[in-house]
Amino acid sequence: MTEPGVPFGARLFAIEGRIDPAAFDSERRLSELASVFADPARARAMAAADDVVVYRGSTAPVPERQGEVGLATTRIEPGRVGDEFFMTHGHLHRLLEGEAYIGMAGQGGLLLRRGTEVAWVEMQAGIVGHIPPGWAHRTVNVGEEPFTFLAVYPRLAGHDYPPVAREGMGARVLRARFGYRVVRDDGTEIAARR
Ligand code: S6P
Ligand code: ZN
Repeated sequence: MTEPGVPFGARLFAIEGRIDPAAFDSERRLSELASVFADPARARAMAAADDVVVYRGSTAPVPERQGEVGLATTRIEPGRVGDEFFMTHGHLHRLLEGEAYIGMAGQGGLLLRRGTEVAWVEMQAGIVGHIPPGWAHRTVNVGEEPFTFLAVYPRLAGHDYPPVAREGMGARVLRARFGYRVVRDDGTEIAARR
């Protein structure tokens, strides 16, 4: 991390879905994410044949201090497990903090959940998705190209993964004939692009 309080400009690479400088990069492969898909056995079988990277992230060198604004990019590859599109694990923040996701390239969406409420925000370049505090959130690539976005967040907000691992997001994003549909766990369709 750079010194606390040092101003800097970072370059965004929209198509690559990365930020430079980055303090660290991360990647999540299909084998690590199998359990979050509706058909984990199928995800594991796919991963056994080719354990592809589902998404990668770069995080700018913002110190972990109260008041700092974190900057991180995510690039989700196109792909599916059965009819379910590639997506991030999804998380809640440890602190009651919101976040903004700024679309950079590709076609995606932001799936949000708070208790029994589920929301879907379509994402692409030029769209900013607002994540209010207290909502679990996951992003999904519904297109044929990488979907990339920038996250802007309170640096100390933190990630809480177990609630999403246990309870899911309340809905799944599935391939439709020409696009996608967002289907709640009770079978109700809440959004679609066909
Ligand atoms: C950081 C921001 C994103 C996600 C990334 C991966 O606060 O929300 O950078 O970490 O999209 O998602 P996940 O659910 O694996 O953290
Ligand atoms: Zn977040």
